[in-house]
Amino acid sequence: MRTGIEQIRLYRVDMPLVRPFRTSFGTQTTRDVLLVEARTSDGHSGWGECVAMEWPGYSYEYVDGCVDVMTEHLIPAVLSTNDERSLDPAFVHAQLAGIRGYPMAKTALTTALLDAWLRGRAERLVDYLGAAYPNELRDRVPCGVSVGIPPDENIDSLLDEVAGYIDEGYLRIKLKIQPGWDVQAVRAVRETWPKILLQTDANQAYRRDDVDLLRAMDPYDLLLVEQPLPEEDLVGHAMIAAAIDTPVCLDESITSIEVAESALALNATSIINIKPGRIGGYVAARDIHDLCRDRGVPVWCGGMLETGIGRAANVALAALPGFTLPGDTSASGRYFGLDVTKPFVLDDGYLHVPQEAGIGVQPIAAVLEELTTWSAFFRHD
Ligand code: NPG
Repeated sequence: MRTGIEQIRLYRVDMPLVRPFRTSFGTQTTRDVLLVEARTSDGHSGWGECVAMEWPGYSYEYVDGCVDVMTEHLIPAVLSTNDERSLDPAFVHAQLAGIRGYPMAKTALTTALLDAWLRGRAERLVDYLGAAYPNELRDRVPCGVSVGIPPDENIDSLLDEVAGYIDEGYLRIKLKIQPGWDVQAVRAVRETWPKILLQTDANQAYRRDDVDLLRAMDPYDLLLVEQPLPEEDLVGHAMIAAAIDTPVCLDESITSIEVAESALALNATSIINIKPGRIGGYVAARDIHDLCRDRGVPVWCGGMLETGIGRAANVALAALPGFTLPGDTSASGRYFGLDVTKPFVLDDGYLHVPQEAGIGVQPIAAVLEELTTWSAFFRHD
C-alpha cells in the first residue's frame, strides 16, 4: 500500500499564559489548546493547532465545538479513504468542501495532514506556500507584539509592559483598545516612544456613530486601526475609512477570499490581517496573500496566542513576500513559560523560519505528555 493516513490523534493541552490577556471581548489567563496529530502509514507525524478559544468570544468557534465537529464530521470525512490520495491537499480540500463553516477546526486538521504530506516529500511549508515566489521567500520575519488592556486599566502598567517588549526588541506595538481605553493609551505610548511602529486593535468594540472617538487617534501616527466595527459591517468600515486618516485593517470580517475581494472593492479596508484559522487554512491564507499582492495591498500575519506548533506554520506563511508589515508572531516567551515545542526566540526583532520539512517543528514528547489533559484517537474501521 502507498502512504496514507493511519491515525488521527487529538490532544487538549493546558497552557497557562505568562500574563492575563485582556481584549474588548474578554480576558484569557490560560490557553486550552487543541492539537491534531496525523500519523501516516510510512511513519511520519504531521501537526496542526486549533486556535479556537474555550468560549465563543472572538468567533462562534470554541474548543468543545471544534472537538465535536472534528469527531462527528471532519475526521470521518478525511478517514473515508486510506490510500495515497488521503493526504493530498487538493483531495483533502474536496473531502471537506461539503461541511460549512468551522474554519479553525478545519485549519487544525488540514494543517496536520499537510504537514505529514510535506514531511513525506521532504518539503518545507514555506516552499510549498511560496512556490510562485521561490527567490523572494525570507528566512526570518519581523515581529510585533499585541499588548492587552491592563487588568488595572492603569497607563503606567501599560507603559511598563510596552517598555519590556521594546527592550526585548519587538519592532511594532499593537494596543488593544475599546471605548474608554483608547486615545489616552495611544497618546501615552506615542509620547513615550515617538518613533515606534504603533497600531491599535478594537476587536469590533465601536459602532458607526463612534467615528469621532476613532478620529481622535489620528494625530498619533498609527500604522492602522484593526477591526473597529462588527465583523458583518463592511459598509460601516468603508464609512469609517473615508472619515479618518488612520488606515483601516480588517481581521474578523475577512472570513474568505470572497469577503476579502468585497472589502477591497468597497474600500472597507486598505490592509489585511491574515489568520489561517479564520479563513480555513494555510492554502486559503496563501490565496488571500496572492490576491493582495497583485493589488498592492499590504498584509500581515495575525496571531491567536499559538503554541510553537501554530507559530511555526504562521512564521512560514509570513515569509511570503506580500507580508510587508510586522505580524503578531511573537516569541514563545511572550505567551508561555513552557512551550510544547522548542521555543521560538526573538533575534534582533525577528523569528527564524524553521528549516526542517513541513512546519519544521514538533512537540517535545515529555512536555506534551505533562500538559495534556485529554486525548483521543481515530483510525479506519
Ligand atoms: O500575539 O498571538 C498573539 C495575539 C495577537 O491580539 C492578538 N490576537 O484579536 O487578534 C486578536 C487576538 C486574539 C487572540 C483573538 C486570541 C482571539 C484569540
